Amino acid sequence: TLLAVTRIDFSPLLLLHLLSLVSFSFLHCKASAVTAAMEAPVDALPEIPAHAPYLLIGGGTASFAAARSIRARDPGARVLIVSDESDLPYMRPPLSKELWFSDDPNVTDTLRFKQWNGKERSIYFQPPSFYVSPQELPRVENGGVAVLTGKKVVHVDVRGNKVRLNDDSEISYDKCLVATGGTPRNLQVIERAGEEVQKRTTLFRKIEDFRSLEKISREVKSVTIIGGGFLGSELACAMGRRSNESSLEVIQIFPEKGNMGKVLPEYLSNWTTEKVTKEGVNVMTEAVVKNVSYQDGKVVIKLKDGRVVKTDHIVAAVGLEPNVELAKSAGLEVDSDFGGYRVNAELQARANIWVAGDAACFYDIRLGRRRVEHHDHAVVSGRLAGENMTGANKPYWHQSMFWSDLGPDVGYEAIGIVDSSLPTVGVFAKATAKDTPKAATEQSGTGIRSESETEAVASSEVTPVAAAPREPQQGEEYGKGVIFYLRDKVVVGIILWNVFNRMPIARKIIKDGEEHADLNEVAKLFNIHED
Ligand SMILES: Cc1cc2nc3c(=O)[nH]c(=O)nc-3n(C[C@H](O)[C@H](O)[C@H](O)COP(=O)(O)OP(=O)(O)OC[C@H]3O[C@@H](n4cnc5c(N)ncnc54)[C@H](O)[C@@H]3O)c2cc1C
Ligand SMILES: *[C@@H]1O[C@H](CO)[C@@H](O)[C@H](O)[C@H]1NC(C)=O
Ligand SMILES: *[C@@H]1O[C@H](CO)[C@@H](O)[C@H](O)[C@H]1NC(C)=O
Ligand SMILES: *[C@@H]1O[C@H](CO)[C@@H](O)[C@H](O)[C@H]1NC(C)=O
Ligand SMILES: *[C@@H]1O[C@H](CO)[C@@H](O)[C@H](O)[C@H]1NC(C)=O
Ligand SMILES: CC(=O)N[C@H]1CO[C@H](CO)[C@@H](O)[C@@H]1O
Repeated sequence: TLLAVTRIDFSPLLLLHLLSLVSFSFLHCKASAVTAAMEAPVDALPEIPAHAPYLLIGGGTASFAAARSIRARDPGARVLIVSDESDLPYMRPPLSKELWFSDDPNVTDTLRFKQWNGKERSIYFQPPSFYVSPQELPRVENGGVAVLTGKKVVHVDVRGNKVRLNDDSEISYDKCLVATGGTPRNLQVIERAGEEVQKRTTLFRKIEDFRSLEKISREVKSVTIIGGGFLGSELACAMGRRSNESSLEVIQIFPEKGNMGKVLPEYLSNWTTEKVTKEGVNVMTEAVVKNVSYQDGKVVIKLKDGRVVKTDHIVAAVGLEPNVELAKSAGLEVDSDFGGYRVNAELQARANIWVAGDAACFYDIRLGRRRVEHHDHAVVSGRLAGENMTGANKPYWHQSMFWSDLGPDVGYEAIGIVDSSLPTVGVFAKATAKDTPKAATEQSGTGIRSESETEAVASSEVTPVAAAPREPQQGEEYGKGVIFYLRDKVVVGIILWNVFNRMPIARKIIKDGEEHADLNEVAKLFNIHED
């Protein structure tokens, strides 16, 4: 679990280092304010503190990871997270996966899920008792992390080192992290279609979206998911499985030839669509939405090629728009190609301001400028920003990974640039019962497959296998395998398809950035033919 990360950060060596490093001058200059706060009774303190040494904008995964790493390196740190959501920080991946497979009828209240390994946990990173109240933050003895929920930062004054909230209150800071994530996009044809259609459309991102879609999926006869990427495909599988037990019809439509067609090479994308179909989803490929309207109690979706879909509810899973509203007031640059705030390799946008997670367009020292919308990247970049905010001067960049599961039986992990428009080389083997996301988490003992949370360690002893891996053949069962993505003959991305816990090997290949004459040889490193 996430706790493991903290444990590592508190090594004796680091503590020693910290003792010498605790920024003395910085403590000193805030001392008077802190002393004053210490003396006042709690209820005399303002509900919203006037100052926070560490101010984190956004209450998502990246902010939480930063808070944790700040506290690990600066044990007395006072960290204030401002979130416009009403919930304490939580992880989003289970919202489209495990929570749907729960047999607890109260799952929308408990938000607890059985991990594939059978153990239960909450989607919240920490229980409420972990946090201190914003009011008490200035004076709790050893500092802490406070979350101001339901408040939005609307203005950043970088010269004055302060922010303004939507209720007009102001908070000054010493260091500030912008981790505002993104907002789901919608289709223009839906936005134009009027209230009746919009009432029947879900844009899926938050806890409340899970709660509402879960309820809707039990009430209506037909749900249509627009979008063939991770989110759309995961939700389609989750609801498709339910359609077996009820009369719910689940339709998924997207312009590509197969599920995850923008990521997977066509043969594998096609194969995945067969799997999704077996999960109970009516997948309509090469489908471009032309018009949406509400007629006779149904949402009517007209496609460019003349096909018509009648349904009760739409889920639009058509991408994310990074939240960059603070760019103007903060004088931050928004990247014109990738979107998001432009930051350097250390995630710093300007003096005292860092950006992490989905909202950051960062310079990847191996792969160039990128923006990554994945959980593990939010964890790793949030942690790195937090470390640098405490003065760590981290000179390295850790390549993050991501994963997707289509039900408990098909899953993959990926690293680097995985874009189906790049040339790919795939090497496959027959899968066994051990090669499922379920088995992988059973083996690793962790529920969520984020690598930074499982602390996988690079194995230096990889035994090459005797059996030669081979390239895919027509009509093949793509049980498990490795797919390499190439740019100028160099591997820039790797997907491990139903191959788990080998990410450190993939990371090393990307990091080395060498040309490989024979990728079959490289594939042997992953040992996909063992057992
Ligand atoms: C359903 C779902 C499933 C996913 N599954 C996977 C998966 O399997 N694997 C994977 O790698 N990734 C997955 N992701 C992506 C992953 O969850 C995101 O990449 C991650 O949440 C990004 O973290 P973040 O902190 O950058 O942004 P967020 O988690 O979006 O957090 C940003 C927060 O900031 C708040 N905010 C924005 N602006 C302001 C402001 N001005 N003031 C105050 N608060 C503000 C937002 O409301 C939000 O709460 C999934 C995402 C979703 C929605
Ligand atoms: C679900 O919640 C209801 C009411 O809160 C409670 O009575 C019931 O026991 C719960 N069911 C389970 C399986 O926990
Ligand atoms: C397109 O949708 C709009 C509203 O959503 C509707 O008024 C119009 O009749 C539709 N056009 C066609 C050709 O279906
Ligand atoms: C994938 O499926 C489409 C039909 O949806 C077909 O036209 C195409 O040839 C298939 N591609 C491969 C590589 O099998
Ligand atoms: C759905 O039900 C059918 C028959 O009832 C069964 O063959 C199939 O395996 C089920 N699918 C899932 C995903 O449970
Ligand atoms: C490596 C790096 O960019 N380090 C930066 C971390 O933050 C401080 C400011 O607090 C910068 O001075 C460092 O350059």
